[in-house]
Amino acid sequence: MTDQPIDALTEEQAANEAADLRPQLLKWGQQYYDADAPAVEDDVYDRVYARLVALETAFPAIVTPDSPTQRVGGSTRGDLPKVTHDIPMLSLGDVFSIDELKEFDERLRSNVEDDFDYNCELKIDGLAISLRYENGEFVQGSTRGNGQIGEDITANLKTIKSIPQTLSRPLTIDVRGECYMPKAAFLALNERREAAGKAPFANPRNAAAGSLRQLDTQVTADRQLATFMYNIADYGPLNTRTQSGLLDELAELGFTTNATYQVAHNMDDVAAYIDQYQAQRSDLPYGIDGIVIKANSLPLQRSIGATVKVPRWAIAYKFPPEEVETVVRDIKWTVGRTGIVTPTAVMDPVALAGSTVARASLHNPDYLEAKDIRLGDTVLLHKAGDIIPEISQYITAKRPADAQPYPVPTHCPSCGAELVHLDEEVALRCINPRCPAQLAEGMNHFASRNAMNIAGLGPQIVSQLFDRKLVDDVASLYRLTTDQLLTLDKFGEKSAQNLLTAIDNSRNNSLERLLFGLGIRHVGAKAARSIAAEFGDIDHLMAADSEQISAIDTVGEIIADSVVTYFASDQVQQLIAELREVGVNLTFTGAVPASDGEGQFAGQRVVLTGKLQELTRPEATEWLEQHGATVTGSVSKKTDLLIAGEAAGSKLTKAQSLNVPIWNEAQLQAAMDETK
Ligand code: 3B9
Repeated sequence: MTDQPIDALTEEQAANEAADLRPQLLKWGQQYYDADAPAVEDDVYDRVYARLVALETAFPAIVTPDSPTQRVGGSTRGDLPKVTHDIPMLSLGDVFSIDELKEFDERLRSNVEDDFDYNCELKIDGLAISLRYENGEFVQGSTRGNGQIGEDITANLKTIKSIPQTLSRPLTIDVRGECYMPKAAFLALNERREAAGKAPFANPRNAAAGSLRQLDTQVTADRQLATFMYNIADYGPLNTRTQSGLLDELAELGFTTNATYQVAHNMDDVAAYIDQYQAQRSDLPYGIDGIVIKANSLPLQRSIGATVKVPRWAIAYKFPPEEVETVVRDIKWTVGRTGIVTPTAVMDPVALAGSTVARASLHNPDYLEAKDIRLGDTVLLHKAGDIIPEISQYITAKRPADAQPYPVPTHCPSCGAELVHLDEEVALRCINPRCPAQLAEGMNHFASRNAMNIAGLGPQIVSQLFDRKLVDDVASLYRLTTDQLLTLDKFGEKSAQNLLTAIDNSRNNSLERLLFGLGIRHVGAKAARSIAAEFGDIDHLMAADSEQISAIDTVGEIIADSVVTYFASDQVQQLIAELREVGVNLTFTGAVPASDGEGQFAGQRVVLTGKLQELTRPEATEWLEQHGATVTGSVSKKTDLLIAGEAAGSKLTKAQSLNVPIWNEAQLQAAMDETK
């Protein structure tokens, strides 16, 4: 995700960015709903989602029907019976600043004639549930699911003490609220799980979700779940006509409600509520991730209405990232691929914004010195950009009396060579080209997808190969034998054979993969391709000077100089000789990228849409670009060709209406076959 201001983007840029974000969000959403195991923190998801909404709001033409913004929630798990919500369970729109909250208020007030109040509530970090009562008896409980269809978890919910079996009046109602795991129960549960060798839950919310979907209700009963209810699908049977009154009436009926709600007359009141609970947040016995404001009048709510996903009369304000205290136990120095030696603080593990954190990068010696972090220091930790753990500062009052500034190493922790600062760099470097840590990192890069693409050669294998001295550079990979690989942990005949085959196949890669894989400074995959295509083989490239290299359109002087410096090194020349000896291809065998005015698609604007079966999008894009096309994200009058895969949506419709030529995947394949 970029953080470029939306109004600085062209529609095409916005469409491209949105096209990147959507599959990411869909995947995260899937993981979240299917496995209770999100790959990212909730607030990362929220931010990316918010960015997509902003892009699509600014450029409505780029919205696709399959966009996560156009769906109501994710899918549901298959193994529990389904429940249809007669009245949908909505989610909430969210904002991340008071300013955005004020905008929401102004928008709403401009559409409502009379003055009105809000009810402020805490946003409990749990799982939305719906409870159905008939004539005052609890008959069915369900998860939110996708908002329309949830899962039947009646048996599990019956084990939760805060859910009444019988109401104080014989009403027939659907009551909605949040099921959560109190912080103390979560910590105790994770302790038990770790003691039993089970993976701990990432956060209380996942723990609650996992507990509710247990098929064994005894497990649910032991999990100490709790509920706060806050909504009735249809307020008709109630006496009250306000949201705050509804909470009181729910409590009278026998539900547990959260007592912290407050009626606010204006945004100052709302801001005061936010301040109050943000400050108390870590002292509350349950997790909250923000506050919710709702128009307090129920008839007003009804008249304002909802979109397909969210009510227009309510919004969630998400808290800025949390800060927690922990203690620094060690500072580890690790060597990266380029020899940069980075200090990492190792701390007592703490729960922070949805995950457990025990490490934070201290970047370089200057940073470490400026922060003056010492062993035993109690520090404040937050997540920068909501993702990266970062130490804000140490707490002076808690510093041990004898704490010493941390010594900056003078020698490489991996190979013992003396460390240096190149030029005026802040980074500390090991410049030993034979440093095992660097070589291992370099080999990881060499094997990676866009480089030599050696499947199965990941960091763990690489580090074992180096530890056992089976390899010392990337050329030695090609001399590995089955017997040697059989000595690796958990390696049998089959895995050894698979890895050898993958390594063997990579010998035939076109030169650009090798060039990129060597890890020459500044040479990315794209520059590597242009250079390889231009020079054709490594000998011509090694004979070239910087001017000849930078004569390539897309290659600047910095890249060219770096390539020349690289190949001037004796050690590099020896490595290339070895690669040649072990049979690694050193010539360009790929498709020639079209320069301007060349290629079958020269000067054409092509758009890809829908799901391709045989090709991936990047593959199709790469081939089209190699043949002169400019591949763009959205269809307009200027589009020359739309290539539509399965389930193509609005772009296809638009192309049809603009009489843009349309191909299917088979036609693209045919064009590719023709040029082979
Ligand atoms: C159909 C707090 C949360 C929350 C609402 C909340 C999450 C969601 C919500 C509930 N914490 N409050 N409130 N404190 N985490 C406001 C979205 N409301 C509804 O689900 C809902 C559903 C409604 C009205 C509200 O009416 C409709 C009827 C027919 C069609 C469409 C809407």
